[in-house]
Amino acid sequence: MVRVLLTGFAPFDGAALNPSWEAARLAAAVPLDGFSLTAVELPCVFGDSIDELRKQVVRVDPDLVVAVGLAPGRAAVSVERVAVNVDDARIPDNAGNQPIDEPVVPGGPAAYFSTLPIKASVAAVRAAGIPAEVSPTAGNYVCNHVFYGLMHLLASERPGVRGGFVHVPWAPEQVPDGGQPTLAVPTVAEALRLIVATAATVDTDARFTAGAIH
Ligand code: PCA
Repeated sequence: MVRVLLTGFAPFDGAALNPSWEAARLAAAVPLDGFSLTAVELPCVFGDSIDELRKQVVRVDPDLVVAVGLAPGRAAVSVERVAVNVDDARIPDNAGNQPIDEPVVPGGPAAYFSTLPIKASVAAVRAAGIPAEVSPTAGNYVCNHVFYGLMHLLASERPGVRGGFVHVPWAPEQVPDGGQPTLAVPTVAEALRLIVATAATVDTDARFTAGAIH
């Protein structure tokens, strides 16, 4: 049995829902052969989010952790490549914190790579007809904060546990005017299950071009 911890985020910036949590919850709600899936919601708060993540890692003792967040405006399931050691918040978090150019972990390495097979994950999601991409950055807000905190925790205390971060688009009900790209929550949940299954079975990542030119 592969133990998997999936995390999503609470709504933020005045939104009524966060599709990352809806999708993580849905992904874990249906049994997956050979896996035990646990989904938890993290607060959209610097510091508290990592504290809660650590608690859940201790509780679940996972073999694999996939953290998920909303990336407003993105059109595809975005498998993140790298977490950076910087908090630089464009808007306050749900507790009113707005760190500017502060390290996530003082004295920590500049960055951590995801230990998910990011390209094999993208290929598996695309093979199911769901748009997916490798993303070069999770930004500098609470998602990157949790991604960095997760990778730091795994690297320093749980070597051998795979982890990474996936950003997802708005849910369709959040964009009634159709002005931004969306992806249905059940589709995102299916993508998360494919990423979990891929991360549990693929050791050597796929090799195809998926880099970004900004
Ligand atoms: N998205 C934000 C934080 C929580 C979430 O779902 C981000 O991308 O940082």
